[in-house]
Amino acid sequence: MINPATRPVALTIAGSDSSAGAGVQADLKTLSALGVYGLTAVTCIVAEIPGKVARIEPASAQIVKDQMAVLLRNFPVTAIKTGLLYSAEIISAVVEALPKHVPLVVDPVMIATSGDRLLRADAVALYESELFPRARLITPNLGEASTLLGCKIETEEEMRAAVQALADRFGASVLLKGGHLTGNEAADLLCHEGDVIRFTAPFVRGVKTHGTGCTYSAAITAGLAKGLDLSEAVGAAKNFVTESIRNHFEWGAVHALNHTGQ
Ligand code: PXL
Repeated sequence: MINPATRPVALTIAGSDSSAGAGVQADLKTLSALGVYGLTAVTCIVAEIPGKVARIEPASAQIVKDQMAVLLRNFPVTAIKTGLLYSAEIISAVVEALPKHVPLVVDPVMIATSGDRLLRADAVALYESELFPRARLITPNLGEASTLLGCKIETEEEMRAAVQALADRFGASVLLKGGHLTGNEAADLLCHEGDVIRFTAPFVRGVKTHGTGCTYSAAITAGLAKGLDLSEAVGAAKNFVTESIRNHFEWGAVHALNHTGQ
């Protein structure tokens, strides 16, 4: 008999966003809304509101590792995601503590939607050499993919070439998020086992979309934790993130994604 108290468990390794639309807060809300018990290893604390990062303070690499170790020893974690890892030192600690056989979603957070730099520049190389090869899925936006490939990506044709180049280079599936391209559709391309699959949703205008990347990758992680295959998990996650934008909250000029499903 199935025990109703049993929930799939996922771990997010990410930064804290004081305004709670992105980072571990977005991840936890997303995992909860999708029926997954979320665990957290906090990498840094960001004092911010949507559109403005005031200050970032990192956790020590040792406490990041210890959070992961104690959780992974005691909970049946079936999927893991990484968000903002802040520094080369923290990336190394995360790589050391990662288990070998749990599917890993790497959201290579580098720059906030506001334009503020979140990841230290010297950490990008370590992502490429240490973390991407461990990933089941990498989820760059257009800016992050441009940084990784060293070229501009301004059309869907260029997106198609870029997603294939990234998947070849890192030996992982790659979801390239095209949300920042102009048009009436937000189109994302998933390169998975040699195929490119297109996911689209109507583009929701005029919403300050702080936290969409975190929410999207957390929703994919929820799907993997529940045993969905990758393209099913991406399709369900695309719907979830689109709804969380469409149903966003507004308090005057301050917006936030609505992760509640209501
Ligand atoms: O949306 C990117 C992001 C990720 N993680 C944390 C953040 C932000 C954006 O500001 O604060 C902790």
